[in-house]
Amino acid sequence: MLTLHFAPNSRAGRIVWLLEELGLEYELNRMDFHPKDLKSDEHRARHPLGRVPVLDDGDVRIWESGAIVEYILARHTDGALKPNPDSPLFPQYLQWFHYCEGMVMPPVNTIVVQTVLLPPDRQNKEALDQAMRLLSRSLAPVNEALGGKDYLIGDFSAADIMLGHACFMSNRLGCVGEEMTDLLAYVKKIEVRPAFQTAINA
Ligand SMILES: N[C@@H](CCC(=O)N[C@@H](CS)C(=O)NCC(=O)O)C(=O)O
Repeated sequence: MLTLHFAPNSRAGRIVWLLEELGLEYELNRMDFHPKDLKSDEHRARHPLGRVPVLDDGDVRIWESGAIVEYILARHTDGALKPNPDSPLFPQYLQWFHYCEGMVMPPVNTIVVQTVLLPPDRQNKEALDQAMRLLSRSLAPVNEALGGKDYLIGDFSAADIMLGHACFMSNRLGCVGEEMTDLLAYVKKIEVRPAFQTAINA
């Protein structure tokens, strides 16, 4: 049985979304997004930084959301949600899959820290403005790539679970400009997927 260690409003939602899209059975260990749970000895024993998501699969324990997605696709599907390595779509798939944590999430992290996590007297407007500019620059190529397509590589893939979730979070933070029309339409498409709805409400 797959067990997902989860907290709401976090990247752990990506894994629920994936498991739901694939129709796999899993158990959810639902924690609060709060140091009392995430920084507990019990959870630090699962993840050295006390973060989510963490997946247990029998004797296997794995953390880092992209790695978990790849692990599930490799061990629990017959090649679903991912083009074959010899497909012309494969390089784009890899690029957008990794662009998520590589380019989009770093400024999202800073924005969350500077607006939600730090008390007002410790927030730094310069750091926030810089992260907003970087996020906007990082999202522009995504908006461009989505022109004329439903999803990042055409058909829905695990790259959408990674980067689509990051686009959803960026939009929720109010960081997607109204000129990014293709990106906004993409987020709307994602939001109505039943598996995404289950993940967001988990
Ligand atoms: N790159 C990691 C990031 C993990 C991460 O930072 N998770 C956040 C939730 S989105 C977390 O657990 N934060 C709790 C904390 O920083 O204390 C991944 O993709 O799994």
